[in-house]
Amino acid sequence: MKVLVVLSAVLCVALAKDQPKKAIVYLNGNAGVTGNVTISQPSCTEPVFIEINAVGLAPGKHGFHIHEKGDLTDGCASTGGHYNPDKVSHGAPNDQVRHVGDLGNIVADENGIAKTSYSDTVVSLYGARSVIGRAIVIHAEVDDLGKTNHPDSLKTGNAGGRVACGVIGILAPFEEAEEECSSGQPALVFPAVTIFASFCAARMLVA
Ligand SMILES: [Cu+2]
Ligand SMILES: [Zn+2]
Repeated sequence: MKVLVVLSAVLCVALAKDQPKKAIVYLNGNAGVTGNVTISQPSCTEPVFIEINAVGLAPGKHGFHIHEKGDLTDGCASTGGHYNPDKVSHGAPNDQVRHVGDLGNIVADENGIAKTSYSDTVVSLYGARSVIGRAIVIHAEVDDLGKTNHPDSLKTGNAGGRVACGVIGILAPFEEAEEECSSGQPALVFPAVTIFASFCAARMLVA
């Protein structure tokens, strides 16, 4: 019995490590824009991969950010500002100085469709800076990436109104303990592993 539990625990942890963490965002708003975003990350030391599908946009560039709150009680207006734990200036995704949430612009084609994907090395689904529970926001206008003289350039990129947003939710799998991300609370790692292993063992025994 004990051997079975240990073996199944090892197997479950190994299986969990093979799968990247994945998050999903359902985008909606008052402007007829809908879509979804998936964010996946194989481990806390690797970049996230972000895939965006949105329809109903005005053709052209639209600011695309992670905002700090997953609060949609007042629509996209209640998602707060750009997620910015370091309290630095707004910038472009490739800038040294940027908000964690600064993902630049997405481009809608003549049919209002934006379908794109890219990697980002600052956003994470792991540890204390995980963006799970925060919000993705698409803006009406172009994010100037902090490069113009507009008074809001270094705060928001002057990207205008918020045409769609959604909360970054868990897709799969998040049961794994975050032992390799020391930014969390180490005291919780052992209990989390034990609980996960017990769950896996119980499921194997039932099957
Ligand atoms: Cu924004
Ligand atoms: Zn920003």
